[in-house]
Amino acid sequence: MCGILAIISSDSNVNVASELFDGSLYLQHRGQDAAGIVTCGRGGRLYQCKGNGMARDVFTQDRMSKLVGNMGIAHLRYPTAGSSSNSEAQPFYVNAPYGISLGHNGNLTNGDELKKYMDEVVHRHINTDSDSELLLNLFAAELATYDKSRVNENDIFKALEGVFNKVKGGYACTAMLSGYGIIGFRDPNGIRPLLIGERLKDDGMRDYMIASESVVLKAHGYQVYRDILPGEAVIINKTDLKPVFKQVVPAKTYTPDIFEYVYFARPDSVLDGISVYRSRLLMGEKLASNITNYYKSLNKNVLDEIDVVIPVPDTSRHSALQCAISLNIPYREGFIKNRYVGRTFIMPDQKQRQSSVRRKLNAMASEFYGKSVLLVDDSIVRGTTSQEIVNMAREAGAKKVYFASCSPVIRYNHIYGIDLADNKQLVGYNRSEIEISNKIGADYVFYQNLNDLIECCQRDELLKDREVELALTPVVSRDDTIKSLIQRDVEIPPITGFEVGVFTGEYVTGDESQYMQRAESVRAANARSNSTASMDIIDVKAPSEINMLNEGDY
Ligand SMILES: *[C@@H]1O[C@H](CO)[C@@H](O)[C@H](O)[C@H]1NC(C)=O
Ligand SMILES: *[C@@H]1O[C@H](CO)[C@@H](O)[C@H](O)[C@H]1NC(C)=O
Ligand SMILES: *[C@@H]1O[C@H](CO)[C@@H](O)[C@H](O)[C@H]1NC(C)=O
Ligand SMILES: *[C@@H]1O[C@H](CO)[C@@H](O)[C@H](O)[C@H]1NC(C)=O
Ligand SMILES: CC(=O)N[C@H]1CO[C@H](CO)[C@@H](O)[C@@H]1O
Repeated sequence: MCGILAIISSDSNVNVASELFDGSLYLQHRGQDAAGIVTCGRGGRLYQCKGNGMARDVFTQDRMSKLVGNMGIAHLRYPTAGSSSNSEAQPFYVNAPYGISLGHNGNLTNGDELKKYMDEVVHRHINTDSDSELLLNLFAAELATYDKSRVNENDIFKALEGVFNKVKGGYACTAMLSGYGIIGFRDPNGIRPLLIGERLKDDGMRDYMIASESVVLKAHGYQVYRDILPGEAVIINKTDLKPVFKQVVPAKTYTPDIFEYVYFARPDSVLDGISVYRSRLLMGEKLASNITNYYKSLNKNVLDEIDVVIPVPDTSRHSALQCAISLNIPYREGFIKNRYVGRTFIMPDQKQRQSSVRRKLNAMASEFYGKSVLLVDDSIVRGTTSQEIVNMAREAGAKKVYFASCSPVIRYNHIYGIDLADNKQLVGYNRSEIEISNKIGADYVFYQNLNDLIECCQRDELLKDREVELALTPVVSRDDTIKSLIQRDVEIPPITGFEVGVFTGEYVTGDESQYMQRAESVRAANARSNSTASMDIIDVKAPSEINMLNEGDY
């Protein structure tokens, strides 16, 4: 899972690098592993800055001032199987044809096949293990088949059709053709999110942004926006600055990854017409009724069993609060998060003294002592974190510790970009709920029902209209001759379901067992080389890893 962004400004004197940087901060939660920006200036020249670490560390004032141009793309990388520091930060770039840069969010499941195709058919060298490099080279190879000195929109759409037909998996991408314009496209199942927004300006001109989450568009004054549909692509060239949409291949399904709502996306985003925040409130509500029903079935009253509801910060807060309200039980912040914990230095002669959970969270005895507590978290993955948290609650004096998960039991790995763990390392693998409970040391574990979770993620038409209406008001009153070029009345089709493979083992792109085996062997190889052992603790930010290409001057 990653964050992606693209901007094209109607003002050729504007440098979009600073807005790309601001946008990256809004998407930072989608990936803290590496960050990169590529801009395109006069004469089609590219300027690039990328490196390991968070946006604020990679993009310094000095570096930003060297990224020139009124269009550009940005990427924030989330660590996936084996990708940590040994492969490059994105966006990736190929010089032929036309100079293409690309940022990718997701993961392809037929990488091996594509690698072979690259080698044997189109003879392109692939230098990293990253799927994104494959995707970029495939796009380049398709585009090269037209063998023209200048491409047009139809060529690009045709090339994308070739890409869509060869690639399997989840992908949302932003790309830039040097001296031409920006492109956005989304896989035919709509697994990963992508939106396009338009900013109508006082001078009657329009800027465009393509982003992973609506929050970026809203925050930067893009008044009109909509989701890019499964199998759809959009191109905005710098000459005309008009978005051209095309359904490149028919949508196979419209099945966003439900994990975006459970855990990944920012609460203030609306993805595919579904408010992330609202869905999380509902998760708390449904969880509460499941808990109430459980005690009813034992002929008990939940109020006699649980004294207080405590969230495991941060994602689960909204659900936990709503759960407490529905249960009519007090809500308390029992764990305080250390917001500044980031990197740690491990000296060669020293072992890690504290678990990463304890570095991040501190339990307040006053909220736990002598109480029966219900801890609420968004999900339980390996169970090691949950186990540590249960321990901390007991050490703080809790009498009983119940644990509730806003999502159902995770029994299978996630294959579209969030690398959870090998199936066997998941605490839900081949374990019943009671066994999980024992494993993490809780008195009982409550899980969300899958159907309930799906019901939580529904479109709220009223809310959608309200957002658009509010966003448009200032523009319409300023000058109603400026019309939006993004047709909002485009029929946004209903969602056909959700990608829920982590719970069921059935993935929307079909049987992926081969891919899982490959991922396991990659992980095993990494474990042997000890390279990414404590990835969530060690935060590499060596300035020497910053890669600058061209240094323009404002
Ligand atoms: C640029 O976009 C405009 C409007 O969509 C289109 O008419 C024109 O052909 C495009 N130019 C190129 C070179 O693709
Ligand atoms: C699942 O667990 C049972 C007993 O706990 C064990 O007998 C069985 O071998 C396990 N299956 C797998 C595939 O690990
Ligand atoms: C609560 O949800 C879990 C998970 O789906 C389910 O196993 C359990 O039966 C539900 N409990 C009640 C009382 O509905
Ligand atoms: C990996 O780490 C373990 C324990 O620290 C060590 O025994 C082993 O030799 C290391 N393996 C490699 C390949 O460095
Ligand atoms: C971009 C990305 O995350 N690629 C990963 C997809 O999965 C394979 C196999 O697990 C990894 O090797 C890639 O790094």
